[in-house]
Amino acid sequence: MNQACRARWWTGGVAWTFALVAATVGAVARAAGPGRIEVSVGDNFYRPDVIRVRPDAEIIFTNTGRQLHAMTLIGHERDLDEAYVRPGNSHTFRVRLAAGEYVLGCNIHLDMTARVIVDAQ
Ligand SMILES: [Cu+2]
Repeated sequence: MNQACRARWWTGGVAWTFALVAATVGAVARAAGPGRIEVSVGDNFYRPDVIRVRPDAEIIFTNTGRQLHAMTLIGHERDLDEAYVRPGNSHTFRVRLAAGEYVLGCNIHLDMTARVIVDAQ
């Protein structure tokens, strides 16, 4: 292997490594949220407060607090409106939303909000 050949071989290896790293990073960035997520509804918060899901996901809200709470998708009430959940009870919301960001709020405690991020499939 002469000098020029060795240089070409090394450059090729570097380029290949970069391509592999870029593909890996791209795959991670494209990975959608889970198809099923459990959200704790406390007094007065949703945990997690950033709920990232696939477009066809199930979000299971469980009231872990001592007060009645609700879930409404603000501005998208046709999809989810005033789903009340008593302490100890759960409500399953089957997501049927376009990719994007939504705001979830409680009708009883107006300062209680979370972000719902729906990934593209
Ligand atoms: Cu509430």
